[in-house]
Amino acid sequence: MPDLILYNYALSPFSEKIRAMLGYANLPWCSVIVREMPPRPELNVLTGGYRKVPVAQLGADIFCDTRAIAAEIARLAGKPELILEEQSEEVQAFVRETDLEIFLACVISASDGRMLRKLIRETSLMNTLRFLKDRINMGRKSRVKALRGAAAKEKVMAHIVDMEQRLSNDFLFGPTPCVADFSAYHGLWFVADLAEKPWLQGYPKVGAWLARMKAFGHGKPENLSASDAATRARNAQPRALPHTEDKAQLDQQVTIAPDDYGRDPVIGTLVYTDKNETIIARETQEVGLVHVHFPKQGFRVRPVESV
Ligand SMILES: N[C@@H](CCC(=O)N[C@@H](CS)C(=O)NCC(=O)O)C(=O)O
Repeated sequence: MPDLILYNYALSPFSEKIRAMLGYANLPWCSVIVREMPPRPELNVLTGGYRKVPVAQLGADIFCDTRAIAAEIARLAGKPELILEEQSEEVQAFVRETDLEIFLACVISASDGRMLRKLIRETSLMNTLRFLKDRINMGRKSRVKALRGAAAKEKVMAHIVDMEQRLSNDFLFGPTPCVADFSAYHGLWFVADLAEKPWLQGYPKVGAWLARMKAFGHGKPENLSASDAATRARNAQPRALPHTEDKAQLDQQVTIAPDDYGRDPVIGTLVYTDKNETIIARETQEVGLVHVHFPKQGFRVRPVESV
């Protein structure tokens, strides 16, 4: 079975972003399906409490956030165009806005009764009620003030107009895709595919681009159980750490948490840091020693004493 494992759920847009990248990269991968909301003990044992999805695993190395996962896919498939930090400042700024404000506007404006009925059909009424409660709580604790109602839809429509103007090529920043296309894809996938909103009508270039992105498919997934995935972590050692000049803070206990929403912190020993990545070590009886990788962008690292 393939080495790369992706913890994901069907209705998760950020999971879809990575599934589409795996399709573009034509990689084989193992899929572990997780619930739409915590508790997710099978993930906590690996990440130490990071609450977002997706998460990827390669043996005893765990990757949190699509920025870190994309860099790993880029490495495995030889596709540097998926590494955010290697793109121009223009592309990085586009991704920052699209992955946060525009993504939230897409989800908020397109979530309606039809979406809820879909969730009830795919899970259950009880699950859907828990889901709503969970997301309301997450929104309350968020540092991002997301737009609501008409303002959220206006933001999405302005984004669609902007994309229509940008698309002079097959993809947003040229004739071939880069990480920005995948960031723009998952929000509009939610709007047009999951929520079935007709908002792309009248924007033929965006419609054709979305069809091109969907045509990448999902690569070659195989289902894997969470317990088999945990066994893989237990039977593996984290891979060798890269060399770093940034040694001053190593070996201290730190907390690391997203700086936007879902800010549940993870505690571990800082074993690597550079301008793009933070890696912490955690050890538990269940899975032994694991290294958990986070991107620098969008995360705060603090020594445990100062928390
Ligand atoms: N910055 C994160 C965002 C991930 C994210 O927000 N994922 C959503 C699902 S699409 C999530 O975790 N929602 C809360 C949850 O599923 O518990 C990334 O790029 O991976």
